Amino acid sequence: KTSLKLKLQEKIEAFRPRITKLNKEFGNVQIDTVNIGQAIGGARDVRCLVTDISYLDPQEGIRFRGKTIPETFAALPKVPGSDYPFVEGFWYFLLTGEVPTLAQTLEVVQDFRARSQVPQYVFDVLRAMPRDTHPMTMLSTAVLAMQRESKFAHRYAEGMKKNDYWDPMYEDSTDLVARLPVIAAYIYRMKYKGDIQIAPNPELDMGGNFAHMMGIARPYDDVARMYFILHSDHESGNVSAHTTHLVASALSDAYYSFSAGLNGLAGPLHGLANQEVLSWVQGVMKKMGGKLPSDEELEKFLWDTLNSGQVVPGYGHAVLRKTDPRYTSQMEFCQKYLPDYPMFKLVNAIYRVAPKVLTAHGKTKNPWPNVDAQSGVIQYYYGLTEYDFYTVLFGVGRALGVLANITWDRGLGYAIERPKSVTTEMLEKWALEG
Ligand code: CMX
Repeated sequence: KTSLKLKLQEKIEAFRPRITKLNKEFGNVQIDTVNIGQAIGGARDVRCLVTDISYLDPQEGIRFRGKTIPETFAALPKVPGSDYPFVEGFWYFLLTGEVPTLAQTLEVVQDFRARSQVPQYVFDVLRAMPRDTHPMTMLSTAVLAMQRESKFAHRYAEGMKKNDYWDPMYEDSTDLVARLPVIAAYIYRMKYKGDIQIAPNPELDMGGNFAHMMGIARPYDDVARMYFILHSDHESGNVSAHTTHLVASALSDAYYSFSAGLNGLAGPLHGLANQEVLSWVQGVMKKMGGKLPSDEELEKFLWDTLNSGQVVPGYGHAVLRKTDPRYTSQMEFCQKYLPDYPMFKLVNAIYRVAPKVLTAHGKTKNPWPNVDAQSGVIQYYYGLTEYDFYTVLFGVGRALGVLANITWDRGLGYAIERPKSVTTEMLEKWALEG
């Protein structure tokens, strides 16, 4: 066993009595109520999920294992010669809640390498799909196709004790995280780069190897590390995390669960928004004949979008009520590496104008930008101009959070999820009763 796996086992075993005690002795303590608006309106704000891997404060934004984004980047071991940490060390951190040493991180790097071989039939499946299939469909299909590799499914079929569930769930999750960059880069090069593949370089870490397989020079390796970490986790209620958790609650393995989560991420109100942002920004640039719009012109573009009944992509959030710190983190990267890039200037101009327009429009509870408003610009700058691929990058990052979560779900024996539904007639009766 690696030191990560030993540490994880120790943490899970130490944690179990806390859940047992809460459930047995305090199961009746009320922590929330539900109103009709929440039942109709997507269960917004209803406290009914538990995770210790990240927490989203509406004002402050995300904390991973108690650390803000800048604290996380500062604490984790850095790849030599780079500004950003090893994604592998972040995986250790998400799973255990402890910041790994460099030696512990390098052990995970080795472990990922040993697991990174993607079975040939996965590539064959991808090659059989029409080339114009959306890359998210390809990614989700590749993950699902690999389900036959599941160690959890095999062990379950043999008859495994409940206390052991976390072990093969961890194994499957780690296999998946190690293979996803290879699959994602394969899809990219197959679809957009003349099907000329670049073999993995076993000397490199996950972020470095991804940049290498994509065929994009430095500092894209740091972009990849930053991007995967920023997109990893956003507590449990968002569509991709919740879907992965829900499907895994039926004791479906990590392949079934994560493939389902990816399908939710592919929706325009969720992960696809980063693609939509780029398409919106490009639309503005085209209409302007390549020159930057004035704030007044931009205001008009935003109103045109709203008046035609569309959402402004990259703005608003179900939980956040301030600028997303994941947006800020990427903005700081842009300020450092691409301050004069016209598209970055346009994104900044949108940040100046859109919150006012959305506030005047008066619908959204949060007129501030989310992670998706900024991420495409960086990708575009480094030559990744095929923006329907952006959600795939989000998906590779999101794997870290949701797979760490379902490993813990099995470690703590969380139940199959089964909320109760009611009929409209019941709601109308309760509405009359007040
Ligand atoms: N532009 C226009 N209208 C918006 C809006 C936006 N950016 N954000 C919210 N609204 C509207 C909603 O559509 C809703 O309208 P209706 O009452 O007509 O249905 C109203 O404002 C209230 O919505 P809300 O409570 O503020 O937001 P929700 O929790 O319902 O939805 C989200 C959150 C993200 C889906 C929504 O803000 C949105 O559609 N944003 C644009 C898409 C986007 O950027 N998604 C990515 C989010 C981050 C991610 O998951 O990747």
